Amino acid sequence: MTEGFRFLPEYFPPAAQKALVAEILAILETNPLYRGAMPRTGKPLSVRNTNLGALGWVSDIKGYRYQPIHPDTGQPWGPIPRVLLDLWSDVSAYPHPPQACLVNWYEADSRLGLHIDADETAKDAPVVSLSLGSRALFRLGGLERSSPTSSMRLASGDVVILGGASRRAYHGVDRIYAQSSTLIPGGGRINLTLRRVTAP
Ligand code: MD3
Ligand code: FE
Repeated sequence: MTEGFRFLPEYFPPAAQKALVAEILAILETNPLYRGAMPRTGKPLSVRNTNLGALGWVSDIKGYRYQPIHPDTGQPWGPIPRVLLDLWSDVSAYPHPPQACLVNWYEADSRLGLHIDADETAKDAPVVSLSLGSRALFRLGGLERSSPTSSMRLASGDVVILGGASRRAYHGVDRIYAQSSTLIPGGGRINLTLRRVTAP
């Protein structure tokens, strides 16, 4: 399952990574990380989240959805940084801007189980991912949970584009190599995913 999958290692230069982390940390002051929960069971997620943009992806006991409001502050999500809008324009090959930037914040022991991203109605738009901070062991599978998978490390500055068939593939994060980078306070990892949610 690699059709439509593009990996751009070290696409984001170190100076740009630093500036972006500073910009994100500043936005988090008023647009804080929160801990979502699994639908139905309410089990807390291992990864903390927030969002930037007009819409944000939220998971709680009631289900998964996109919404325009931060669940804790009741305020609109913060803005998507210009440098990420430019990244989307440069690599997505999609003629409309992203509506959501999901911020995944990983600690040393955070994991993201194998899943598909199916809450977006703009089915033809890719997802563009930027990794910052400590390296992660990322796993990409196929269209079914039982499909074979392959693993790769995602390092700070790496960009991944999930278009075509890969957009519908199972994927997850098996482990974080904590302290493999000093970019994020505490040695953690941030993954940013840019998404088009609704058809234009
Ligand atoms: C493959 N994030 O936010 S990024 C997610 O590292 C998510 O935080 C992971 O899975 C992370 O949903 C992986 C790479 C990625 C992002 C979206 C995908 C791979 C994908 C959507 C479809 C297929
Ligand atoms: Fe995903």
